Amino acid sequence: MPEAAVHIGSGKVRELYALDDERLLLVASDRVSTFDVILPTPIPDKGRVLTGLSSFWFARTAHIVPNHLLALREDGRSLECRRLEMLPVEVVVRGYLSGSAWRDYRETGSVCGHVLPAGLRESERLPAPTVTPATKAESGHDENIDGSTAARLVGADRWAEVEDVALELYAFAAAHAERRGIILADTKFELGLDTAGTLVLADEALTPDSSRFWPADGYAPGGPQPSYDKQYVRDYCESLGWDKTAPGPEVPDEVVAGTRARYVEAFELLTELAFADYIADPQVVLG
Ligand code: PZK
Repeated sequence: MPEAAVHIGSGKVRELYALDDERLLLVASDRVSTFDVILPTPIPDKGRVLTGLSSFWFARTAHIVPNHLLALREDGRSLECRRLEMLPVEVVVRGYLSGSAWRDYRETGSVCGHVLPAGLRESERLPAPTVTPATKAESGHDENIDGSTAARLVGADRWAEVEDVALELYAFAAAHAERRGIILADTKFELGLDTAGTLVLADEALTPDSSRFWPADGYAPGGPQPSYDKQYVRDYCESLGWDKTAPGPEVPDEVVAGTRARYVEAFELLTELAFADYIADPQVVLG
């Protein structure tokens, strides 16, 4: 009889369990957060869409960097993964100027120590993809740091390796997404070290919760872009005049259905698989 999984952590929309000393179980829920608040209404299959996409990318990027995926469970929402020593830095790669990078640029002309050209507009494509590290702040929000601070936290040689790997992952995924009509504006990677000291890609990778996906059709720099997946639910919440503090509003069936359809559409465009085929056999995403 296998030991019971021991709950060791909760993210906003995910749970983490220890299976044994070497293995963790990462379970993605159907919860959705908007404006940093978890809504009381789940989006059916969202956890499976994110787990399927993450697994798809792990299978297709193993030539760039090894990853923590050991097994994708039959429920389609749970990943068995290798337990690593996580690096204390989140690694964001940005191809476009959005979110905290846009705020930092407007205030200082720089993002994480990278001086950018003057006159860039919100959501504009950057001259080149840029690594912008952050630390997991105790108080919820991540704090942007510069590369020299990241290098102090993990070591200069390791940081150089992390930057190279992150840029290669971004270039691979952004090119793939672009061919399917999706702009990968930015994405956050989390990496760790295995017992041999090898750098390993962990957490979820290249999902709509760890990335900004924008429809290429209608891309218009000069303001914020609609999110591929969450825009329906965001627009609905804004239409209520909700003050964006917890608890979030309940979401009506048609908004749930519209949001679910967008998650499924992103899955199908990026994986070139029918979502029904994933439900029937999650292993299809591993190619
Ligand atoms: C690890 N988190 C984030 C927190 C979640 C996820 N392979 C790994 N080895 C060791 N630790 C982690 C991982 C991964 N991935 C990930 N925290 C630790 C996290 C809460 C809930 F689902």
